[in-house]
Amino acid sequence: MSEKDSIELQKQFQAKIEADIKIEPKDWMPDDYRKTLIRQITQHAHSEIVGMLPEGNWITRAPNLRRKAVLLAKVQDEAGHGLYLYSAAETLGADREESIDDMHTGKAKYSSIFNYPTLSWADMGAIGWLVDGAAIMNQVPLCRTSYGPYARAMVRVCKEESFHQRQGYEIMTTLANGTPIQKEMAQDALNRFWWPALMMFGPSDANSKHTAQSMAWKIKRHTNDELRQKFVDATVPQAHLIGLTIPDADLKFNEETGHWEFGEINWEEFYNVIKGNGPCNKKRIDDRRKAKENGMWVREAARAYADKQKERMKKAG
Ligand code: BYC
Repeated sequence: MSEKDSIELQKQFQAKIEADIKIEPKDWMPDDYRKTLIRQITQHAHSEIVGMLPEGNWITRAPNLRRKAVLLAKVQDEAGHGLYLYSAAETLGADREESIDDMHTGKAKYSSIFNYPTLSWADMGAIGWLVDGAAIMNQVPLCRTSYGPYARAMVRVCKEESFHQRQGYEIMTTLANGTPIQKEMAQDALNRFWWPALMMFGPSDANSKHTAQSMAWKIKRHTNDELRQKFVDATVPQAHLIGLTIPDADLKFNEETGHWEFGEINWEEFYNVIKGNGPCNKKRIDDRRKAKENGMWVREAARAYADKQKERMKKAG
């Protein structure tokens, strides 16, 4: 392609971004735009899949049939989200198996939050309320992201996440209004998940290497710190409503700005977790690797069946 043609394509791409016209799989796009999307969408997909593990851990121990059915449905929803996202990444030319192997070898990241253990039933409440709550805050603006297939996948994901957030808050509300021991369980889960939930939004804006370019391409619609602040503002009153305390001595409401000011995040812990040294990183990756190995026979059988069908159709003309 001549330099002139390339400049023209670049101009047309930029004009579409500025006019809020979605970029679709067959459209020309800069290589770095494609790479950034593949990175973000596959990491997002991995997060959904790894995110099934801490909650899956409690399906057999849910306190009653209703709770079990709801948790089972939630974990299945997360699998569905992972599948839409891998499909969206495939429209950009990513190879699903390679992407999954990149997660297994540590080359590709997944959300830091899923490297923390789930120690009690109350953690199911804290995850739904805080983790899905943070996920919604981040993902609602992604329904307007500039890449069509990612934006459309997010619409359905957000509807389901909204149900997840409510079921989590309902668990927390029930425990917080229960016996003193139940209330203590809810408070303990909030104490352990609050700071990791704030870390889900990523490094502070000053240290986020991808934000400026992703905002210019309208892949991201808000910065990490903007979304983190929105989450804190929405969640603090919810904690107060059910009589729980946010574990932050520096938390205070600023009457002038209308925002909740919060303490310093332990960034050393965050970087440690995303480097692979969190409490459960090794276990999560081992479990995913084992799931891939144990599911090999299913994939082989499905492939053999599909090949047979193709052969039959060919013979039948
Ligand atoms: N954990 O320049 P930055 C869910 C990485 S919800 C691990 O700010 P970017 C679910 C980042 O990837 C969770 N890594 O990057 C909920 C980059 O590394 P590389 C999933 C993190 O992309 C309930 C580096 O740090 N949601 O799935 O502009 C139940 C520098 O960061 C984290 C999504 O993925 C982190 N917390 O912004 C079940 C939403 N934060 O690639 C499942 C889509 C940052 O340079 N993703 N990093 O090696 C996004 O919106 C953005 O990618 C982020 C980061 C806001 C996460």
